[in-house]
Amino acid sequence: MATISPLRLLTLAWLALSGLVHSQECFNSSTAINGKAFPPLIEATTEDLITGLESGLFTSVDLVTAYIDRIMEVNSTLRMVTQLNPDALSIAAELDSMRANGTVLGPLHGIPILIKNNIATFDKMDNTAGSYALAGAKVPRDSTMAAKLRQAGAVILGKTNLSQWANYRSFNTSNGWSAIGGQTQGAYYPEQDPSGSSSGSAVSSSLGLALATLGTETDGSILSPSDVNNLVGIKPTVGLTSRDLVIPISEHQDTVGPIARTVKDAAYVLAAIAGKSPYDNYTNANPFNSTPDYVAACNFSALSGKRIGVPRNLIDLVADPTAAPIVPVFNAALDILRAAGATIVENTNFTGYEALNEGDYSNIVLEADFITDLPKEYLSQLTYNPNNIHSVADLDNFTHAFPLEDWPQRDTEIWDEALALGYGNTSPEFWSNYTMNTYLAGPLGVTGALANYSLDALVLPTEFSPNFPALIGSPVVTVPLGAYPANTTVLRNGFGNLNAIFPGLPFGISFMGPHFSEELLIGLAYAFEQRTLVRNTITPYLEATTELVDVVNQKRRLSKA
Ligand SMILES: *[C@@H]1O[C@H](CO)[C@@H](O)[C@H](O)[C@H]1NC(C)=O
Ligand SMILES: *[C@@H]1O[C@H](CO)[C@@H](O)[C@H](O)[C@H]1NC(C)=O
Ligand SMILES: *[C@@H]1O[C@H](CO)[C@@H](O)[C@H](O)[C@H]1NC(C)=O
Ligand SMILES: *[C@@H]1O[C@H](CO)[C@@H](O)[C@H](O)[C@H]1NC(C)=O
Ligand SMILES: *[C@@H]1O[C@H](CO)[C@@H](O)[C@H](O)[C@H]1NC(C)=O
Ligand SMILES: *[C@@H]1O[C@H](CO)[C@@H](O)[C@H](O)[C@H]1NC(C)=O
Ligand SMILES: *[C@@H]1O[C@H](CO)[C@@H](O)[C@H](O)[C@H]1NC(C)=O
Ligand SMILES: *[C@@H]1O[C@H](CO)[C@@H](O)[C@H](O)[C@H]1NC(C)=O
Ligand SMILES: *[C@@H]1O[C@H](CO)[C@@H](O)[C@H](O)[C@H]1NC(C)=O
Ligand SMILES: *[C@@H]1O[C@H](CO)[C@@H](O)[C@H](O)[C@H]1NC(C)=O
Ligand SMILES: CC(=O)N[C@H]1CO[C@H](CO)[C@@H](O)[C@@H]1O
Ligand SMILES: CC(=O)N[C@H]1CO[C@H](CO)[C@@H](O)[C@@H]1O
Repeated sequence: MATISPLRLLTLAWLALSGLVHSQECFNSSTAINGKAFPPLIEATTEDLITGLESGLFTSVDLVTAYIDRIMEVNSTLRMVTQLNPDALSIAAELDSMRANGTVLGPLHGIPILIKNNIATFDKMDNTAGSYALAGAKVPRDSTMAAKLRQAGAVILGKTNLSQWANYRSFNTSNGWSAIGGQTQGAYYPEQDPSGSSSGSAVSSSLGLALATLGTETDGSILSPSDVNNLVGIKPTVGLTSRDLVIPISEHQDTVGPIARTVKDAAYVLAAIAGKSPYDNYTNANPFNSTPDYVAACNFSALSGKRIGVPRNLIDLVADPTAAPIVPVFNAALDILRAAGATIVENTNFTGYEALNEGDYSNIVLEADFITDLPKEYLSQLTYNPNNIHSVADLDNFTHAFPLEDWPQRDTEIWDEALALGYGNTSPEFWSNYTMNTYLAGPLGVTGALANYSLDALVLPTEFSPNFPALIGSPVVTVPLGAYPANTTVLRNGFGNLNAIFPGLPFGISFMGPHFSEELLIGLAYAFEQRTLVRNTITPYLEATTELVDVVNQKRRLSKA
């Protein structure tokens, strides 16, 4: 690029601005603690928290207290957290005394993380996928995800609301709604559709109600809420993170990953949760003897020399006309990638797109997987199953009979179709559909384009990115890219209770690569993020106001009194 495009100029302006903002932060007396600079919690990074904990500026107990106060400030409007961990403060106190004794379990030692309410913990919290069918049910142990967070020293602060059953129940419902958790809303516009299904995880990360959160994805459930809530989401390769005691939809597609405000924060969390698990044999596909250094992968020069393809035919404005404002911003982002040393290869189209849309293979794979996997991978493991739910048929009946499940207002069509299919994922019909599905999304999609055009990675507006990688279990990282213009017309969601499109609606760009290429994708995403810093330019309409300094000063006042 010989000339400097307007967007590059804008980027330079952003960089200058962020430098300014940063230097002002040093003098932001409203969040400074004991005269020492500290950023507001909506901006605080892992490294800010580590520095503060190490230098004794605050304790993990202070941090947990501040985040709980922040959650309670906004909970009644946004309903993003279904349950707080009643032991969070005592766990934090224990981690504080370990630190005082010189034992630090890892970078996340003493740092609070919220997790989606389909990831089980062996403690006082429920794991329900938002359904009364599993209220009070007990698991035999922590899920591998919860165990790994605890081993890394993180404080599991609570459980986040989600689209019920990870959005695998109804065609007639709203993102972020569950019977137990109510309707989660996003913070960028009144009655914002938070997308889903990791809705509460995304809204919580977005407002700085924990350092970061865990979500799960079968097809878009990390990427999409990250997209519309101005966040970084990592959807790992299926098998990089264990699904042990995570309420399943599909063993072939489910994966657990971080939702955070920065790429590096997400990298810290991924480093803590990645790895093999004896309880999930898909993790045997993990090729690494030791987990790659995802934090070190955050390299400003990572885009240099990379070949990046654009599967243009997936940017389908006929299927999705409301996405039109995203396209010019995405195209300008390609210039930023070029300026960072990448080669952009246009029209690396996914040749399987139409056949995939026309066929029913993807639905059949999920239906058959759910019929098999819900009982096999989860219900059969429960040590207490108060409603005797042993199959999808039991669940269907329970949901029809239990008034708070809001049936038939919100239907159970997805389960009814799965039950009508008449088979699970060991039948020959399943395998022919699965083979077709992965052929269309792989050789005629992600892996085919990577090979045919000798690419390192692919990029798409996040709006269009989830489906192909979902079907073959390959990884995606999304980063904030922009927001809808001020003159955008407000559009309600299909259910009619939330605003799906509005002025200032955030959107992201997705980096996609081969299986187990998270280290590469994190580098590319970081190099883009650091050149643009878009997140800081988009502000929520509603924020929590409690800061660490308030908690620390309050404690000082109480100890003096
Ligand atoms: C200082 O932090 C407060 C609290 O987040 C914020 O409202 C204010 O805008 C910040 N001031 C500057 C100069 O950044
Ligand atoms: C810290 O060290 C003290 C003194 O050795 C000991 O009494 C205490 O149990 C230790 N605490 C932890 C959490 O290890
Ligand atoms: C879906 O929900 C809406 C809003 O409650 C309702 O009007 C409509 O009849 C429902 N549709 C179906 C197919 O059940
Ligand atoms: C996991 O183990 C089951 C048997 O328990 C086997 O059928 C399946 O092929 C294994 N899957 C992988 C990915 O190793
Ligand atoms: C960052 O990436 C560049 C370009 O690939 C490489 O030369 C450099 O060694 C990397 N830096 C680190 C610290 O890994
Ligand atoms: C790729 O898709 C775009 C958008 O649909 C189309 O304009 C272009 O002609 C296609 N290119 C190839 C090589 O198929
Ligand atoms: C579900 O309810 C229907 C109708 O009441 C009944 O015929 C069927 O046996 C029930 N199935 C299960 C698995 O309980
Ligand atoms: C997919 O499943 C359907 C419905 O069970 C079946 O008719 C079909 O033969 C299967 N295979 C393919 C490749 O469509
Ligand atoms: C890759 O090349 C093969 C062989 O020409 C072709 O069948 C396939 O459609 C191509 N896939 C993509 C995504 O370009
Ligand atoms: C919003 O403004 C842009 C640029 O001024 C214009 O191109 C676009 O048509 C407008 N959109 C609406 C919905 O008015
Ligand atoms: C639903 C719920 O728990 N709402 C609570 C949110 O927090 C405020 C206090 O900040 C309580 O008053 C609400 O009851
Ligand atoms: C922590 C919290 O406020 N959780 C709320 C989530 O939403 C449900 C339904 O509105 C409330 O009952 C919870 O109190």
